[in-house]
Amino acid sequence: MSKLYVISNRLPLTIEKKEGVYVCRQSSGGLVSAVGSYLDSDVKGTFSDITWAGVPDCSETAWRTAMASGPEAKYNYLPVFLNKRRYEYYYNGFSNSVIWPLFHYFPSFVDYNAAYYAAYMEANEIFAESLLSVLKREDTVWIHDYHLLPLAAMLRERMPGLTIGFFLHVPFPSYEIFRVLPKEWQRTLLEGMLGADLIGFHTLDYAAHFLSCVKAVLKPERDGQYISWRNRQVKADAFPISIDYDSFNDAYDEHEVAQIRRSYVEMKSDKKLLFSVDRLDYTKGISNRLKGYEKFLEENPDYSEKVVFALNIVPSRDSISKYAERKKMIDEYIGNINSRLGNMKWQPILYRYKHVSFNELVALYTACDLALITPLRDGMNLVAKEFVASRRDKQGVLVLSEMAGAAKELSEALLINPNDTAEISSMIKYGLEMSADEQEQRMTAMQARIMGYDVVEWARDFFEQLKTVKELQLEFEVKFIDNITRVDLVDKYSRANKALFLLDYDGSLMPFQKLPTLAKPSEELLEILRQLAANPRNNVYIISGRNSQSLTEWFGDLNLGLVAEHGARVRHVGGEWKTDLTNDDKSWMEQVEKIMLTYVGKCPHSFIERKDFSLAWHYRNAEPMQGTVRARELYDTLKALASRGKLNVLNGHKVIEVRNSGINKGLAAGKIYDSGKFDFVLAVGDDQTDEDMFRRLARVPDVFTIKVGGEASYARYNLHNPFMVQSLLETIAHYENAPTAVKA
Ligand code: GDG
Repeated sequence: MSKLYVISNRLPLTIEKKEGVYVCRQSSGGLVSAVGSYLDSDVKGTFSDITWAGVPDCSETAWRTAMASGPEAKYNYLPVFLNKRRYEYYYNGFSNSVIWPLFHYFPSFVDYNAAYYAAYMEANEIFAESLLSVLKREDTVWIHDYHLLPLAAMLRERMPGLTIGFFLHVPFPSYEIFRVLPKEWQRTLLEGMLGADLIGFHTLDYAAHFLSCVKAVLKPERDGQYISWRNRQVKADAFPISIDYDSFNDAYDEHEVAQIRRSYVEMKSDKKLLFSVDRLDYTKGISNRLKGYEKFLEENPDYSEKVVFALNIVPSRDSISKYAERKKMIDEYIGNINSRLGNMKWQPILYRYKHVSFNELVALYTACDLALITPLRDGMNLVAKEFVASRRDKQGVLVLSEMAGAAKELSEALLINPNDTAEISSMIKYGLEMSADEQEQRMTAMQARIMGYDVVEWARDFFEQLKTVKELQLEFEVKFIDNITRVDLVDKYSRANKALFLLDYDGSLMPFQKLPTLAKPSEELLEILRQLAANPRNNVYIISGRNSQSLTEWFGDLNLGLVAEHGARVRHVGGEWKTDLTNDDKSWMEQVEKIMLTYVGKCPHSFIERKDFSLAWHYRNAEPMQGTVRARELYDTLKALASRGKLNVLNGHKVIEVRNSGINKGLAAGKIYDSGKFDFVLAVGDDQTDEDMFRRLARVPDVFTIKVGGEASYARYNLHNPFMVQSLLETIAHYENAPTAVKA
């Protein structure tokens, strides 16, 4: 059984000195409890062993002493040691003064310090080195968060077969934000993440942003939910992180929780209690929250002395100046509200700046009337989910920022825009006056949703998809033809009596050109085809999406079979062009052409190719991003139209093509193959339309199907480019001609 390595910036252990001796204890926190709950459940059956790797919160010496004294070993631990300055630059520097502000849409807070970037890369290298000293090929690695974006690629480079999952706990920003980073940083971060097999985000929006950044910066040939990257299929998807629902729900009745709750209920007396808890962070919208509350008090003087806000802030990253400034600002603001709107008997805000225990936290979640959670940006926000899960009484109102990932799931919360002070104020009022019935209805719906996808389900879902991606990669493993395969191919050919060659043209025999009319065959290619076709046992077909005129013009004089428009028209060797259609209705063409024309207008440099039985909209010369977006729209529009008639819409290589249904290269290739007793078959293609041919031929024993390019395919083999195809065909043609020449 394989081992699981969970990698995060920090190890989930706290090393403390007690009575002169270093001891360690399991620390708590979002990631630890989330991942820990899963690790404690069904994962044990899947992996033989679990190791957590990260930076310990102590020196190397302290670590060794604490470990020697027998730690509370919940998992195995792999410590990664970074010196103080490097850690400072990697953690406070690049992680929290570049990525954190940028990914939370605070570009003006970013500190573009090249030394931070260098330390970040070095720190990730050190993580990679530590891991590579213990990892085995069959192991699974689960990397967490923005501190370790480049790590997956570093591991992949040195251990290509490793199973790697990556999960990002913060938002992934849109390209317009991401692009402000220097280009090298952009590439490194994206390529780093693509080293994983599965990349998880909290929401589909974040996954979509990531994909659009990958497309804009790295320009992979294909995209979709799967990205074809360096001969691997990588998937990006949403896995909304959750919480250990039962531990919060059960805690409601815990003795200590109930006791603390009672003390808060007594304290608030007839007042309404608002509550919030967050780390001190500018992304959490604490000032906006205070503004909203202040406005509520100003506009509703009848609530004076009838409401109190328990505001809990947990110290965080206080050595970064932006955080220290925020603390000062919040302290002053709270003082101002309390002194201006409060009186000697009543303070509108009870402010606490420290970490509270789990029991106290749940007591507050369950004693309050309203939780006010207003981040300006938040990957998910677990506090919102914990509050809902804790409310066994099904009472309490959640006011939640729509900028938190959690808002996507908790739609029964009172959703607010954190920049809209008036909205916060009016939702506080609405929430405080909400009937018990409405509270129960909303709470029940949210609880059902969290219960159905708790943290164990979250992690299980992630691992299941990781397994699926790995299986898919194996199925679609890109196998470039090596020398052994080449020798085997030529050997099989040499022993064949009747050979069939099915050769796609554009992108397979000749590289793509800016305009289809420019892609004329070179003299070299024509010579190779001439020689290949000269041998009577060879049956060579060009099987193309092009029309019969182009194929006749270029190959009409050679001894070749020609298949035009993906099989709509066929000309066998020495024969005439024949239309091979069960359905030759062309009445759809006018309407489709009109639609395509609007896309020519919408997408500069795109154009229409008109053929006898099909219409193609090409976007190879358009600006890539615009081309892809318009292609997707056009594809959807034409698909909707096609569903009403007998049409086929094809998403090819930078082309959307429409033709009558019942035409494809698979059918055409099948008919040709069935027409003769071929004992050697070689088929070459490069795009989606060739996949039909590869699929049809997959049943043929010993077939050589070749995909041009490094993408996943039904073909058995890959070749890098058309010139390598030409070279392979040349070898075959010469092989044939050589003995003849000797004989002569
Ligand atoms: C990052 C992302 C994403 C807080 N104060 C106390 C305390 N906490 C616990 C909460 C909760 C966790 O810390 C905070 O989680 P959040 O999700 O709200 O926020 P971040 O720390 O910013 O976490 C975030 C998360 O990762 C997971 O992917 O949701 O978007 O920014 O569990 O309960 N716990 C106790 N005392 C406190 O004073 N006991």
